[in-house]
Formats: sequence, C-alpha cells, structure tokens
Amino acid sequence: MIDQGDKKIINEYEHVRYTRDIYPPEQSFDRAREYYQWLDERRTVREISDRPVSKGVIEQLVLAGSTAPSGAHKQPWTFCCVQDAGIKAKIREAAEKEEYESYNSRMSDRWLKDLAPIGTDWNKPFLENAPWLIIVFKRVHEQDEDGSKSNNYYVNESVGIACGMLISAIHKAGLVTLTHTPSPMNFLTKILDRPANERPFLLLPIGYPEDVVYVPSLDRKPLEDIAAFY
Ligand code: IYR
Repeated sequence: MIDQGDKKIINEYEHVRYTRDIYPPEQSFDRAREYYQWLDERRTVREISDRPVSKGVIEQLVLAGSTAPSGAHKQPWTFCCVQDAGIKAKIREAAEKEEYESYNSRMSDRWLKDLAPIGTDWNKPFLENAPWLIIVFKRVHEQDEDGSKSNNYYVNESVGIACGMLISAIHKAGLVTLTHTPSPMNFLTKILDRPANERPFLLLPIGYPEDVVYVPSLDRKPLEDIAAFY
C-alpha cells in the first residue's frame, strides 16, 4: 500500500512509504499455490470467437500490462489496440503472406516437425475473427519533440515482462489469446503508422474462445526439470 502521508527524500527525489500485508507462512503457501493453479488453467487458444469485447475491458488489460517493472522505469512500450475491421484485414493479409513464405520455405524441417503437435499453419483467421488485436511495440529509445533522443534500458526484458502480465490479465478477464510473432513483422509498423523509435514486439489477438475449442494435449515440465535450488 502506498501511503502518501509518509515521505523520504533520496537523491533529491521524493519516495513514498509502501507497505504490504505480511501473511503467515501457510497463507503465503496457499496463495502462491492458488495463483499457480489458476495460471496453470491458461491455454493458448487459436479459435477465438467474434463475440464483442468492450474497449473498457481492453483498457484495463493494457493498464495491467503497464504495471510491469521496466529499466529505469522508462516504460518502453506502446500497446496498439485494433478493433477496426479494415485494419485487421490488412494485418491478416500481410501476416499470412509472411507466414506462407515461412511455412513453405523459411522454416527448417526440424522446426516444422516441432510445430506439428501444435497444429499451426500459415492461415491466421484469428487476426480477423478476434474482436481485438493488441500489437505491443517496444520503444527502443524516446524521441523528444526537439529531435533529441533519450535512452531506454533493458527494453526486451521490460516489454517481455509487460506482455506476460498482460497475458495473465487476459486470463483473469476470462478471455483467451495467443502469442503471434509473424516474422518478419515490420509490416505492422507501416499499417499502424508507428514512429521510427518503435518496433513491433508481439501480436496478441484477444477475445472469447469459440463455443467448442481444442488445444494440444500437452504437459508442463515438472518442478525438478525447471528449477535448481542451492
Ligand atoms: N510464427 C509462426 C510460426 C510459429 C512458431 C512457433 I516457435 C510457434 O510456437 C508457433 C508458431 C506462426 O505464428 O504460425
């Protein structure tokens, strides 16, 4: 909790008092386990229905993503939220063109074999069906109005964390998404008319799942395979 009443100056900058509830250890364990079990219910879903989602919901999701920590608190992200059918159609057309090339000539046989269990191909109907696309741009630096540049730091790490937090917020809202990374993805800069200091990072179609949805039957690695304790 942030208490505006209690302040401290560090390097001439004001810091405000911050406190958290301290849970007894069993309650900490229960909360951690519940959160894990709830996150474990999330699945990447490619069959997204065209049922509408309000702009208000999308705004809350973006705000959740923007709570991520970032290098020197530069918040080096822009979340472009697309509802316009014409723009979605343009994005689909350009993405499928790249994906067609990727699946038919750019991806290695080994890569295609690794993707076979997931069942993806160059067709990306979700880019038009989903009521919203959020295209997350990373801001490699800031461009001031007078033309001067200022630095951002740990941009990939910061934007990656923001995307993770956005994905968990989407799950919390009862919606589904998938992490689409068409490659190359610079067509998004053009279609969305983004400035030169921004680069597309990740495309997330967001909506309700179709009435009947199938996802690959997969397991997550057990703890002993993902963690080392010292
Ligand atoms: N970007 C392509 C291919 C793709 C690659 C990986 I690695 C995946 O886990 C899934 C898809 C696509 O979006 O189809």
